[in-house]
Amino acid sequence: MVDYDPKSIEPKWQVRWEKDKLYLAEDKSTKKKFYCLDFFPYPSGDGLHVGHFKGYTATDVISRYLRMKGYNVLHPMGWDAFGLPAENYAIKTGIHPKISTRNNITKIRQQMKRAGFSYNWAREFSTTDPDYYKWTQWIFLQMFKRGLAYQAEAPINWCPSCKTGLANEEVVNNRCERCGHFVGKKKLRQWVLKITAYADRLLSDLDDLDWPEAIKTMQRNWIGRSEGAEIEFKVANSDLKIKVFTTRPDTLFGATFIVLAPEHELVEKITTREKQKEVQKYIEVALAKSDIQRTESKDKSGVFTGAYTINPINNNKIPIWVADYVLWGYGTGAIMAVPAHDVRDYEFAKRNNLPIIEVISGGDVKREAFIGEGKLVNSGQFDGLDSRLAIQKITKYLTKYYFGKKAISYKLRDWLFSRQRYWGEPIPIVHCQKCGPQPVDEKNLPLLLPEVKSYKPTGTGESPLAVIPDFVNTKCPKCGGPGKRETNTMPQWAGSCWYYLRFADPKNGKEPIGKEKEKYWLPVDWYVGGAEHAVLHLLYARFWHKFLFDLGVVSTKEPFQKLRNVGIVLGEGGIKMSKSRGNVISPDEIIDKYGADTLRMYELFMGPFDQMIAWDPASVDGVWRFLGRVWRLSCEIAKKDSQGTDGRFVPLVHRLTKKVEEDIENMRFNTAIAAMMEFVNEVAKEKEKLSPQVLKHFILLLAPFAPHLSEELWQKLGGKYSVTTQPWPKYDPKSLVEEEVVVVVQVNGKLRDKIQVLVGESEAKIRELALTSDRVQKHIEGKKIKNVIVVPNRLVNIVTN
Ligand code: ANZ
Ligand code: ZN
Repeated sequence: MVDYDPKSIEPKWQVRWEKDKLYLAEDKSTKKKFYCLDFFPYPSGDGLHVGHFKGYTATDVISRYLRMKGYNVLHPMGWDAFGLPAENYAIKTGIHPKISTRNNITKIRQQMKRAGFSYNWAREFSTTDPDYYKWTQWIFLQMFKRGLAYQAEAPINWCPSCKTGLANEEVVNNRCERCGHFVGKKKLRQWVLKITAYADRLLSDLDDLDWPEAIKTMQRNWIGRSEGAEIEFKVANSDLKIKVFTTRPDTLFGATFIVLAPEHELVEKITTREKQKEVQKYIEVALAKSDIQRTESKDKSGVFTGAYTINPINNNKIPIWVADYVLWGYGTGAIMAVPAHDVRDYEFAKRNNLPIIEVISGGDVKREAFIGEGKLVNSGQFDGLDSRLAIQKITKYLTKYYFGKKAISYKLRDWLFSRQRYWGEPIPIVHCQKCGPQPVDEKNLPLLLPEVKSYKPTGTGESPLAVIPDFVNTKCPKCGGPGKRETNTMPQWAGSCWYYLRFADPKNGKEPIGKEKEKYWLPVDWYVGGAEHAVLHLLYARFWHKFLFDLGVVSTKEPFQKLRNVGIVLGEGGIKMSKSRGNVISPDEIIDKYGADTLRMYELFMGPFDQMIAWDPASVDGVWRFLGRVWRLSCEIAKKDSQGTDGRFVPLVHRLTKKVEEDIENMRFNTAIAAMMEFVNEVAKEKEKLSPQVLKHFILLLAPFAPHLSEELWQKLGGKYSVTTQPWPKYDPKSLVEEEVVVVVQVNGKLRDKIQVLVGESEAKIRELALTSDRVQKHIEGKKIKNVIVVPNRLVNIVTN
């Protein structure tokens, strides 16, 4: 018998499958569609590691399984290829990002093909393909034309190391998500997308999605909807008014000062002459801090502006301060401070000797802020009311006398969408002195990214495109006069906002996606990827999708109906895999040693799919031995002419079918594989009874997991090519019922016990049960067993000396 040799099996079948176009989805089909998608990868120069392959293996098993179940499955792959790493690499080596990206893609595609992933390669594209980004630019223009893409001069997150602006979502713990450098602020003209216009829908539509609860919660918190009131405070001796947002209008009588964010436009207007220098100095320092530094700092700094306002509910004169714990961009950028009932205000009042007035009873405001609910005190006609009721009553009162109203605030900010970098989609806008920013004529899309000599960001806040006169200087699309092109580019997230649509219609030159194909394929039925994209990609893509829904380009409210996260694969010993630690495991090295089928099975066998699990070489060996065992068993059965009687193997394989089915559908791949191993153990005990039929049934169950080995064995067992396109075997519900019978146990012909066993239980198992029975033990203790006769389903006779 030839040994199990994946090297002689796997490439052969991969070539054949591709040649026979087995895994292409049909755009028109009477079958039910299923769209199974991975988060597409960034083609990094290091290739992919086994962590990426865990998710890809899972979607491949699901796709192969569903094809066997009769679905028309769309399982595509593409490349999220714009972005900083390729550009940084270009700066270092001088190699054009186009070239390095293409090389990386070739390498990773090869890695995927070696693993036998059944991707629909005919639909492959990269976000950097002009035919694709033409439509990314087109979508941007539609937003621009509807006022959802606008320019703003604002202090933005600025990474001094990447020399580019960053979205809030890209700043993690005050550091740049990419390079880890501390993020500062810089005032720049920027393009911003009005994602806040969709805040309500992004929030409420989460409810109907089959997504992990943790991811939904993160999105909800990121959107951060707060209900409360907006209240107007008149500035004393002036016509100016300050609007504040509060979630606690019930505490209005306790407002003892007002605080403006340093960026607030009224600061300049209200600050008294004597205070101007001090305020200006404070603002300069504050603006250099990030929002996180500002909110997390224990040191609640601030300055008095010299001005006062009138608390509208009791006409008290209260001072106006400027402090950086109040953020610009949340609420109205101004607060009424209620030190007795807000922790930050309390600290601030203590530090600056400002009055603290208790208006909600229940705490001890001499010691600390009381933030809970309770009955109102020191609150005039509202005294004695429960705070919750008081919120409504006071809001009503405010509305009646025109100095406030109910209001909703979101934490979500508009999306900073321009980057001062080279390797991204050019923003298709021309700036004209006369006409302002004008959209590039849609006929002239794509606006190609020009070649440059230097990829280095200029550091002045302009992208490298700004130094290419041929690119910059153009005509205004509206008046024909001289115009200058926008030189900022789109962020990496742009391309991934709608790629899942393009797979349904990748070659369409007339529109991003055709109506019919959209109706047929969308939404994505099952989306799998890492939890690290919980906010960024998934929120941005949902936003674009909703915009495209409003445009009539798509017909579903949401892009991804079902989402599952893949758990991280750690290096050996539970240490995070990283290049610097040198513990990155590449799928190639595992395929070289064991073949793709072992890699695939192990990726899913290592543990529960969504958990973080360390790579374990011993367990890889275990999977390899299992597949070797299947190989040898099948070769033996294939050689032999006689038919096995099977007996209990029939119900066993039916039970296994149900188990594997349910486990795949619930992503419990590890227990499906464990059950297959157990099955093989069982049949190996009495392999002379095993028929090719039952074995072939088993091979069908194995096929989604180990397609190469299964194809080879299927052929050996006389099955028709291809095993991967056979119908999934049906199980007989009757065989699932585990019937029991009573078997009589004799010792030397005398009845000693009766035991319950499953119908069709193996002789070995019955024998073991009989010999270990307590009653039988008494009669065979110390004696030598000469023979054990088993009559299936009826009797065991133990013969001793
Ligand atoms: C008065 C008050 C009294 C408040 C009280 C709280 C407790 P959430 O729940 O996060 O929406 N606030 C409003 N705008 C702010 C800004 N731009 N920067 C910093 N803080 C701001 O928080 C809403 C509360 O946060 C608001 O309600 C306001 O303080 C503060 F006993 O107003 B509150
Ligand atoms: Zn013009």
